[in-house]
Amino acid sequence: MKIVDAKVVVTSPGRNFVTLKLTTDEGLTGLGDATLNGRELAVVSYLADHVVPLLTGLDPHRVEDTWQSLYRGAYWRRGPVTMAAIAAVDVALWDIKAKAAGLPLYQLLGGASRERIGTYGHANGRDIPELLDSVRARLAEGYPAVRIQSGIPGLKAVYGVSDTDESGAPVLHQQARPLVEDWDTAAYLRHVPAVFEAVRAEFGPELPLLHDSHHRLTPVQAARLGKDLEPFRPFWLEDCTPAENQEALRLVRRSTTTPLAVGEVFNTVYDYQALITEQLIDYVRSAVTHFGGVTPLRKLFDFAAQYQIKSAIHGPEDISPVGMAAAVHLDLAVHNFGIQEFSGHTPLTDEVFRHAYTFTDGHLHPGEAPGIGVELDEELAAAHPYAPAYLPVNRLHDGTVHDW
Ligand code: EZ4
Ligand code: CO
Repeated sequence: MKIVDAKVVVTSPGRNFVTLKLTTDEGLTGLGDATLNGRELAVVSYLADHVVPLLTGLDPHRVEDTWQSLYRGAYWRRGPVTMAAIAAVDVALWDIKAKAAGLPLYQLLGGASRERIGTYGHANGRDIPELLDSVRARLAEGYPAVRIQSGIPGLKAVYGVSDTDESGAPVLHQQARPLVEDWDTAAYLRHVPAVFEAVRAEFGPELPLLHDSHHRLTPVQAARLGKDLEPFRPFWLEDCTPAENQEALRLVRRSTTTPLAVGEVFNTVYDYQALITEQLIDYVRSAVTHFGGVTPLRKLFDFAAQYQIKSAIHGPEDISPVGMAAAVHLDLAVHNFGIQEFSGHTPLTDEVFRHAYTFTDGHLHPGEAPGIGVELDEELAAAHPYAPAYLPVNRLHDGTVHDW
């Protein structure tokens, strides 16, 4: 079998998605997600200008060899643009291999290790009463676990709140400039324990509650927050510090038993080396789409498993249904699955990317369609062309740029 065609499809059915489509001489097709939120066209160029010309004529069964040649052959290793591009090729090849075998991808990864995949959804509110309503809405949708983010007194626009409407649906910033959010770490550290206290008081001790600090704290601030949240037994505290400084997590770890989740912006196993070998975290959060595909993410999970660290694949709405499908197959197969973030997509997005995976009673299943189980409606995709969009930036009250 040979690859005879490779093309990059950009579509914006409400937000931008980048998809690689490979076709073989036997008529099999494979899809891979290469969406890098806010920097989409950089990956389009990487693929179209530098990778697509290398793909025609390749044997699509050579998944590992193709991955190694794209990673090592570029010389310039790592980084989100490179690894998103490689991920798209890797997932498209796995899709073809599984279709050729007539099996859903999870069967090629060792088969099902569980019946279904537990998820968490996002609840948010500008204040605590609004957040409680949002938690109620997620529970009504069936989510078994909920991430809670709240507005902070004195701040106008906060991560996880200002970029969503009351129903939790993302509001897009399709404009020429990023939205500017504001930040005050002291106000945040004072408020978050009260948020957890209110949610626990309303929903009791059993509901798993997660929270995302989105890379904003210093190690000592993160340690303080981890300690303050301990009485409320959070499921995890996510991205408490900008963890590319892996040593920073040592102080946090020594100071608190609040579980730690890290890694949605990481793109290779090297970003995790100290975090895993020193057991500084509890969950690895990388997405198939941003980590170079199924091939390296499976290796990361196997590495993490030796240290009792679990998977928690990043699943925001900016991972396309193609990337989500690949994640769900991996979630079903790996033994050390932890939890899957799942925001879902708009009905129009689900129409552009018809998928076999299902979301029932708060749980995902990849379905039994051969491959990853996603079909791209290219005509509908073309009817919704790329629209420039940015992620927000974050500034302190004196105007200083802070981590977003
Ligand atoms: O801000 O995917 O846990 N989820 C997150 C996400 C990220 C977006 C960035 O594109 O932190 O909402
Ligand atoms: Co996050």
